[in-house]
Amino acid sequence: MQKLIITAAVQGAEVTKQQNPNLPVTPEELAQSSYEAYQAGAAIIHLHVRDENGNPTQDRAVFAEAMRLICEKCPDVIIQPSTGGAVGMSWEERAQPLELCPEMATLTAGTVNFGGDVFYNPPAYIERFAVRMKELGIKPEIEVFEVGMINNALQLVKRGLLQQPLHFDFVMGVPGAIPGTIKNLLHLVESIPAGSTWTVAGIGRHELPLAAAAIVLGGHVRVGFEDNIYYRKGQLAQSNAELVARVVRLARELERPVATPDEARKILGLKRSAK
Ligand code: KMH
Ligand code: ZN
Repeated sequence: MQKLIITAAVQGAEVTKQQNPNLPVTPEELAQSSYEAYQAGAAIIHLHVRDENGNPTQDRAVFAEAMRLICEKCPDVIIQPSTGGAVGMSWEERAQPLELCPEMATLTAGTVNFGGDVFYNPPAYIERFAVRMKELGIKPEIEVFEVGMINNALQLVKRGLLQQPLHFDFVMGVPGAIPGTIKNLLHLVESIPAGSTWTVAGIGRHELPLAAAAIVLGGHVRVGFEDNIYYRKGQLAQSNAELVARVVRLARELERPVATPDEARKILGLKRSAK
């Protein structure tokens, strides 16, 4: 089995400080929280940013500042900006962090209900993200909120816009999208091409059981405030690092070594780029 890649999704677009006061919001807070998560064992930082009012933004300059500060504190960590942004954003708005040439970025492979909203990813959006990432040499993490999204990605492979081996993130338990059950996880894992890599992001109470399942199934794990603000029922998480550290302990008990960022680069086939 490959070493375990842990991604820390440190902020997201939906969670607020009112819901968990420990949420990092500013570039400085994001850098500190990323550093702590990295020290705890995270190899990848999945990154969203906020404007000065704490609202989600895809502003290139804010991403640049957050990435610079994260790099200063943890020079070897893999930074994976979001191209999902927040619901309602245009393609152009969402695509801004790609121009900073990160090593990886997310690419959602279809439209999905997202709580009371719709996370809009029509074929033209998906294709344009794939084209731009290919042009810039950025490895996409294919975000899968529903099983049909896997096939959408494979259609892009057929057209030469995505390259195998693909790396998937199964986002499970979003209200309106695929429920976070082990049965569904197995179905997703069995539906991707041999040789692909995958990670799982369980939302809310699904985070911990799906992380445990991924560790034993040979997948990888994403945790963090974007997906879950609780350490356990009724107890808010203190930090992203606290959630990462629990996955590291689980992995240790299950005899699955945790990957460093450079080991994660090898597993994912990343050629390190200048940040
Ligand atoms: N905030 C969600 C609407 C991504 O980062 O690529 C989309 C999202 C996915 O978080
Ligand atoms: Zn995200």
